[in-house]
Parts: sequence; structure tokens; C-alpha cells
Amino acid sequence: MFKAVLFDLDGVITDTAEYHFRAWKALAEEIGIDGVDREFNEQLKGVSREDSLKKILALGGQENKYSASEFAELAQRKNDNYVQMIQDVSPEDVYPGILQLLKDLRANGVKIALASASKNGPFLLERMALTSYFDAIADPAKVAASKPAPDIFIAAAEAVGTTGQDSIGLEDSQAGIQAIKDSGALPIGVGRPEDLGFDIVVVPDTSHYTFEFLKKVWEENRG
Ligand code: B16
Ligand code: MG
Repeated sequence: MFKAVLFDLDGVITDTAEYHFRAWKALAEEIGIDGVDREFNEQLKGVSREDSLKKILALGGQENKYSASEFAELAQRKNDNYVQMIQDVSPEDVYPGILQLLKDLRANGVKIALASASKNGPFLLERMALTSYFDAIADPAKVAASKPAPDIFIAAAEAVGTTGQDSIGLEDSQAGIQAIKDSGALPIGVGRPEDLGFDIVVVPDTSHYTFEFLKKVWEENRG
């Protein structure tokens, strides 16, 4: 049996991936970059704030246009807009199945850790009244490399006293699935196989993330 489940946040626990998209699209358009559509956004999911901005500037051919302080100001502007959008997040915004899964994991002694790239993660868990379910929250500011590097998943597993090898990772992003694979954990994606890969188990929405389903996938792949 797996000893821990490592949760991504944006796009797995709630729909904040949509707000990140809208905030980046708005910022890009303000600086004259039009190509931030949903397809391009797949490359931004799970990617840190700074790396996301670098990808957007590269898309618009503006990678050398801004000084370090201007770059920081642009990242701050996106985050200010995003933070405004998430003020009203509430327990009603928790995706289907997630609360029940958290309860079932706790009841069965499986550790629960957050492996989100977002510095807004603790605030969002508070808004959704989920903080008490988490045994640990890995701090994205303290890991050497962000997703697709495995660091945040390794840190999350270690924070609950286990390893990637003994964990399942839940993710909605290409970068995050790669990070889970390289941490040694077993990925279960949510979204479309066309985006996340045909080589892993992918469910269409989070209502499929049940404790029974996780046990079944674990048995089939690691049992
Ligand atoms: P912040 P996750 C990621 O969260 C988001 O998917 C990504 O869009 C965002 O840029 C990143 O967090 C950093 O977030 O700007 O709030 O620190 O999917 O890893 O939970
Ligand atoms: Mg995500």
C-alpha cells in the first residue's frame, strides 16, 4: 500500500488553474502579447510564477525587453490580480470527491501532503477549510528547482516521513506529471490524456479520485 498521497492544488483541489490562466492572459495582453490561449496555457500549468512569465515573454519575442525590476513588477502585477480573484474562494469551491478522499485517507492512516508550486497554497487551503487535513505543506520557496523538477514532490513525501516511491501524486499539469515521475511516485492525472500522456492513468475529473480507485491503480502498477 502507498503511505502518502501528494496533492497538487491548482486544478486538482479546486479550479484556481482557471484564475491563473485569466490573470496571465490579462497581463500578456497589457504588454502586447496575444498568444496566451488555452493550448499555450497547458505549458504554464504547474510552472512557477517566474518561469511562467519567462515563457510568456518568449512567446511574444520580449525575453530581453525588461530589466530585473520591471520583470519583478510584471510578476507582482499578475499575482495582485490573481490574489484579488481568489478572495472569495470557499469550501463550496472544493472539486468533487476531494473532501471525501481526504477523509478516507485520514481514516486509513495514509499521510496527506501538499506539493503545490503556488505561494498562495496555504491561503487557499484556509479559504476552503482544508488545512487541518494536511499533515504537511511543502514550501515551494524552499525547493531548489520548480516543476517539472521533482523537488517539491520529494520534499512533500519527506515532510510526512516517507519517500516518493511509497507515494501517489495527483496532478493536472504536464510539468507536474513529469515531476511526479522523477520523484519516484505513481502519478494519477486529471484532465485529458492528450495533454498529460497516454503512458499514465488519467481521469477526466476529480470525482474519480476515490480511495478505492487509488488502491486499485496502486495494486495494478506497484502491487
Ligand atoms: P503562485 P500548482 C501552480 O500551482 C499553478 O499551476 C501555476 O499556474 C502557478 O504559476 C504556480 O502554482 C505558482 O503560483 O504564483 O500563486 O505562487 O498547480 O502547483 O498547485
Ligand atoms: Mg496544478
